[in-house]
Amino acid sequence: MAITEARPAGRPDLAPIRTIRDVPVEEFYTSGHRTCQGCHSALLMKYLAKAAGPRTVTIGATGCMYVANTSYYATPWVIPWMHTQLGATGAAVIGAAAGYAVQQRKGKLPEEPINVIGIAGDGGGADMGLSAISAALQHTQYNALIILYDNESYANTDIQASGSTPWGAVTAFTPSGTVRRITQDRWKKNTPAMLVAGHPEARYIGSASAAFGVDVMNKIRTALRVGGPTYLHVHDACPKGWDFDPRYSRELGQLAVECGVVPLWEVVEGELRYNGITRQIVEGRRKRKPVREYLMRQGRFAHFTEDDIEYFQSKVDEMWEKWILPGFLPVAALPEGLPRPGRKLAAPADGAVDEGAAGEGAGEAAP
Ligand SMILES: Cc1ncc(C[n+]2csc(CCOP(=O)(O)OP(=O)(O)O)c2C)c(N)n1
Ligand code: SF4
Repeated sequence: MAITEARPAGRPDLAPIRTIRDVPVEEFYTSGHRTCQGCHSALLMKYLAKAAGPRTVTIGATGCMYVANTSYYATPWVIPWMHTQLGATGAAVIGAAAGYAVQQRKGKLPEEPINVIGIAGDGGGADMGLSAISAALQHTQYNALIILYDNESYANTDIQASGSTPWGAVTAFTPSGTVRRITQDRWKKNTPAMLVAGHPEARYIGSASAAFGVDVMNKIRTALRVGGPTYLHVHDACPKGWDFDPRYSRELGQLAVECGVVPLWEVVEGELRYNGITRQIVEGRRKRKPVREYLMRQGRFAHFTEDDIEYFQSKVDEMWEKWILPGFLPVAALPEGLPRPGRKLAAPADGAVDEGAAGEGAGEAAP
């Protein structure tokens, strides 16, 4: 039998989370890790485990979410977790999904949905592992979700710039000096939009923020429910790399969305949906805050001059006004006569709460 015939059993029956009461109380990512205080990537792991539940296998690439979570004889993972090489998340999840499918076909495992979730940082996912993630998104016969936790640097090896590091940010490799004030002079790569554009057969690709826990959990559940190889890009505040007091992680994550630097959206089976605060901005019911409010709260941008802030703002404005990729262009607002991307604007998924839509504080993190 060809390997393509070894289909994995079904998709999980994971209900949308409508209110905070729907969030499972069980913890499958618990104490026993050494991540920094206020680490939103660790918070994302907690959300992932809650949303996906006990029939889940996680496969994590090298990075903070490996090293800080797997100290000798201690780990917060209650569900199975396996390590894979830094750039190998895409290959590892498809291999695991294929392995489970074969075991089920041979009757060695019960025929039940098993969630295979790969975890990669931006260094391991948006840079070195991008090709394997792209390949994974073409293997449409398997169910596997890849989550990229974007803390905007190679954090584990002491904060080096990645392709996902914002313009101008100070990192270990891009300090601000007297000769060059701005060393990191590349604009942040738009990984999730790039994956949408290049993988029309992927049934779920989304962008989220760990500052909006219910939204993240719903996106994870939607991706697992629709099945096939899917991808979720999650922006995570990193107090060490961004240089701010850990108590402000949630505020910083929310500000990134409010200022339009990080838009929240998902493309579900070809339909583009904006979520929460981003949806309000797209529909003209809310104004983007100036990026200054986000930038000036972080030590990595402390060297910015007025010109730098203005440049950053102009690039974010440009993305919102000119880019024809999801998240940056309000498709419905395209002037008549311009070519349309061919995607429908849809309502939030399945009656799930549109987190953040009710305004400040509506995106309260789950317990
Ligand atoms: C092929 C390879 N190159 C370099 C390293 C060293 N290394 C370990 S973790 C890491 C940083 C990973 O960064 P990212 O994927 O962004 O995850 P984060 O550390 O931010 O969680 C690097 C470069 C490695 N393990 N393998
Ligand atoms: S360096 Fe950043 S990503 Fe790594 S554990 Fe600390 S806060 Fe989390």
